[in-house]
Amino acid sequence: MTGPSKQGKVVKPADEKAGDIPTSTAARSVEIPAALSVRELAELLQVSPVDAIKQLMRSGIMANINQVIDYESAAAVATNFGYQVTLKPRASRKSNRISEMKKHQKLLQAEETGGFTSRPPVVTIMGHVNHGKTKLLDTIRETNVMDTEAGGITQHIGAYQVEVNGQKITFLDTPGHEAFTAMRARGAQVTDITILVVAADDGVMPQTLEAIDHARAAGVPIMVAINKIDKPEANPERVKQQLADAGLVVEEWGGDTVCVEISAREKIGIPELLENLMVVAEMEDLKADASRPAEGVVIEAEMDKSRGPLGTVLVSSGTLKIGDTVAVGDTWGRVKAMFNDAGKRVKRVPPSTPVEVLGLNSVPQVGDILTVVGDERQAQALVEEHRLETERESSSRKSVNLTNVFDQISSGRVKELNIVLKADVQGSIEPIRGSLEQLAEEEVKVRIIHSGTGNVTESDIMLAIASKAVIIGFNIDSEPGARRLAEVEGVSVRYYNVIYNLVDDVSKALKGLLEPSYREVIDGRAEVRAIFSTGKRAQVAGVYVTEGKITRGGSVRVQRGGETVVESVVSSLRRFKDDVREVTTGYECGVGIRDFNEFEEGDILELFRVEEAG
Ligand SMILES: Nc1nc2c(ncn2[C@@H]2O[C@H](COP(=O)(O)OP(=O)(O)O)[C@@H](O)[C@H]2O)c(=O)[nH]1
Ligand SMILES: [Mg+2]
Repeated sequence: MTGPSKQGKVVKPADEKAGDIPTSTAARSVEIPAALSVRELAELLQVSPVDAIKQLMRSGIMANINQVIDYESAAAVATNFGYQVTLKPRASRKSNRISEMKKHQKLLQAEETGGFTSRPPVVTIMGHVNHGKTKLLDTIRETNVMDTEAGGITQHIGAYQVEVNGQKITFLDTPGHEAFTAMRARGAQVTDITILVVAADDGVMPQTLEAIDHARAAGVPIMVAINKIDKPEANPERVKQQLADAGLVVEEWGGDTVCVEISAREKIGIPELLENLMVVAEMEDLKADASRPAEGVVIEAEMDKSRGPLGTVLVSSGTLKIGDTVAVGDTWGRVKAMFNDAGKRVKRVPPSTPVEVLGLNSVPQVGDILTVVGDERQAQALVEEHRLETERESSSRKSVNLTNVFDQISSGRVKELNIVLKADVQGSIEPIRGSLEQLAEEEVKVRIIHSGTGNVTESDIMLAIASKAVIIGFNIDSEPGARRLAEVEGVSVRYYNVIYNLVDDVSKALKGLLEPSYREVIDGRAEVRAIFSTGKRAQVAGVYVTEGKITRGGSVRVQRGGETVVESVVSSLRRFKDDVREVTTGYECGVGIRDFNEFEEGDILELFRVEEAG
């Protein structure tokens, strides 16, 4: 296992110095663009990506294989590999982790022509609940399964492929924008085209609008399927009007939104839908290089009792083969067997194709990126790099909030302030949107990527993560699940009930003038029931905790008749004879407060904490 790999390259242990890397030709020169991915850099330098990653790590840069790095970092690596470096004169590229895989493919596609061939589009179906998303997926599958062999039962593996006029289309089996955005929030974007399903009898509904915003925020083209046209109350013309109001003007009306009228239940218009889908795909000019080692995204994963860890992978570029060694998120393995959407064993899997993979050492996570590597050690190095990256991300998440947005703008990390705006009524949204969109400072634009009525939901939080957006609530609250998610993910949610204050804060934020705002959180309350002397003048109060908890070292204020007597810190906390760290509701304890010895019976102790409001 420790011998040289096929390329004759041995992965060096991390403790070797940079200078130890063999440099056969003395002064090779290389032109490096202003920004490039680690993989591209490795290719330029003719070293393995893992070696490039290690070099970067030595200069304190934790970058993954698809991450785009700047010229300076790339040049440092190149120099260490013995190259003479010059800047390649060309437009710089934007670094955006979210669509890194997609962009990676497109960039390469623009640069090289050889090796790249068309690949099937990957399609997600979105729309309001009960408008027929699941029915449409089922109908397409039923009427267009490729494998018509007797007993060829289609498996559920999270995606399936159909063939139309000899061309394949891949459908993701999890409909809805929530799953779509959750994947984006994890850094993986697999969808090329969205089909927006709108029921002709019901029209554009809140989740239709939400789906439009989510697809737009991801830059994924939308085509429309007006469904249920078999129903007597169907009114497709009204739907087209509503779509136009939402900014999607159908072709028939002079716009560029492809729209097909269908009935998923009565199987009307399905061939037309698929043909139009191919036209949209054609315009997207989707390509991938099937000759390179594969890369893919995990779309489903589970532990199977008899077969072990299973991951369904959508191959995005290259060809995945039996025997390939793969790194997948924080696990790795060797591809033992693969099954396609028809449950058939396959040996080679081309781009845009979903496949169930056996042979991983543990269950990966949905959204994890699969990379084929040369050998086991490279796999482990990548896994380790992934672990470090996740660790780094969770400890210093670069999420955007109003108080740091100016810094992020100044440092070029953020180009526009993305906002998700939720309000109590539609009537509040328009004036707020109008005022905010006028705020654009110099180069920075304010972009409302989604607005809607009602409380902040988990889907709003996901969208904010995926699009680095700030959430602003007007006269509303967050749903409990959304509040928890926002806390865990470090997403900033700000609440207002005066439009002027809202707009003023955003305006200040754009100029870097917004002071962090703080809010106080009360952690506990206790009532003084007895007073004890413990030294010359020192006092301890015997208290009963009425709410929350009292914590040793916590900030505390003593209140008497509604007035604050003192603000200090809990210096001692005892239950019976024991020192304790905290005492919760319903218990008695002894409390000492630093520099305070004037307790009176009936005093209220209030434990408080100050947090940044984001
Ligand atoms: N009449 C009619 N009913 C449909 C059609 N498509 C779906 N439905 C029905 O609408 C309901 C909701 O469909 P479903 O696919 O579950 O919607 P989803 O929530 O968007 O996945 C089901 O009862 C379907 O049978 C259609 O084209 N015509
Ligand atoms: Mg459904």
